[in-house]
Amino acid sequence: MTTHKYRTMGQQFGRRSWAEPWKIKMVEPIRMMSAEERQRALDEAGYNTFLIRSEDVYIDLLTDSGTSAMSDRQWAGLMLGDEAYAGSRNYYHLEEAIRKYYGYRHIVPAHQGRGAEHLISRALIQPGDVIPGNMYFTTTRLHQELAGGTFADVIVDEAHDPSSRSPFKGNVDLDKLKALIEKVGAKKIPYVSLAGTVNMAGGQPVSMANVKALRALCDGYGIPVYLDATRMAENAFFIQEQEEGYRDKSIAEILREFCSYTAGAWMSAKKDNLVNIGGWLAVNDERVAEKARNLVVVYEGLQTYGGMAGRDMEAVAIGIGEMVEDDHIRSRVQQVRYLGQLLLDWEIPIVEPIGGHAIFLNAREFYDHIPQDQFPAQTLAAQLYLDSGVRSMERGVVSAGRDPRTGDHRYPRLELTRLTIPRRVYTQAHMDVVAESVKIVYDARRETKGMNMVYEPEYLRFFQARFRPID
Ligand code: PM9
Repeated sequence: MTTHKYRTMGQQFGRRSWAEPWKIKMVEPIRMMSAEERQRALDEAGYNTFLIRSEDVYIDLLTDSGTSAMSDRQWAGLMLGDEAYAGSRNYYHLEEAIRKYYGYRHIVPAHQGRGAEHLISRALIQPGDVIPGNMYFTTTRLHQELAGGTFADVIVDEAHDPSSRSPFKGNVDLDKLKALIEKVGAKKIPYVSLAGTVNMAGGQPVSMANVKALRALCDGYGIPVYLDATRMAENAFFIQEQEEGYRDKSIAEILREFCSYTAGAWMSAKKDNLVNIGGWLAVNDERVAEKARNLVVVYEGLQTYGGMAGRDMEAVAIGIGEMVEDDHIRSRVQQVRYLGQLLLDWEIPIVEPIGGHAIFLNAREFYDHIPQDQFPAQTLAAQLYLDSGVRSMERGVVSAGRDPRTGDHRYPRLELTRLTIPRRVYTQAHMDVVAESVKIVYDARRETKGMNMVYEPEYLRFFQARFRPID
């Protein structure tokens, strides 16, 4: 996949390719539909890629959430599901894996990430609180708001600039955070909401130096740091590759050290943990754990399954062990980079540096003639589907939603279309097809017009909103 200079052998070729550390044992057929069929499917879906049937999709880059291929060991693990209502043995396997690789003490399972976000938000936030974080994420912020809090963005400025090549664009700006604490008072800040890597910024990592300094700052005010660990193994890869002193540390060691600076984490196991469903909350503070264990029985299920089947918990436990294998995570990020590099070679505007889980097309620059309230990123996702049946996702003004106080659209600086790569699913040839489709849509960009939103749901509108192209 990527090429490395020979180190130990002959220099005659000057390159050595590197491939995925797995081979394919089972396949799922996919097919490309005709242009007319794609047009019909998109019309029916109201130009929202979330509303297209998956059977009508050729290469599905909507999300890396729940779309991973599980390993043979994980599939075998499903057969070991202990479906007892209480005290399933698979819960204890999950607890063991999280304690070993993340290092947290108390584990509360949840049906997926937002279930865990609900628990932590309800356990810690009081009405009127402010929750600082390194850029918002849709479901995370919504749960913080529903619990009565207000999210405050304290990410470094470079994160909002798609052309900044700064290596750790997920970092918290400690001066911004300090100024916020001084302004609202530490008592109003129940925790700092830290995500590694930062999804909405383009999958950008947080450095170890930043989390250490963040912890030191927060300790001074008695504020805990909680981690969105959804793509933290990918974050560990960037630290290993780019941060001084971590080249010889394993992904497992880096992950464990990073988590040690935080008081707990919530997790969408559907990403890094390599499963199709699941999530968890893990904390060190017994009092927080007690609150979460009490809430989980109301909203998710008993504290030893939290909405997951026993077999699902087994698959998560095994997935966590596979996630930290250095070869796995390197091939995962290198595949994302392979796609990104093709696009960069054709001078197509994408967020740089290339992040961990997706290529983010810079729709604002791609369609610089389409105003943001005509949804350039949504338009680009629609055009890609029309061209090739490749499904992507809007991450711009539609995802940002409306300001609950003013009711106006929130206009983020980043207006992006995300090509999200599922783990262990597609080959390099699929990446070539995707890149070529982006190029074709890019070449036709001047003829493309924006869209109007014709239906808007109240919450998380990007999932269900409907659009119509402007004539
Ligand atoms: N992320 C994604 O496609 C799933 C649907 S879009 C809301 O990127 C982070 C950083 C996420 C995330 C989901 C969740 C919620 C929390 N944090 O989808 O509820 O990227 O498992 O996780 C999606 P669940």
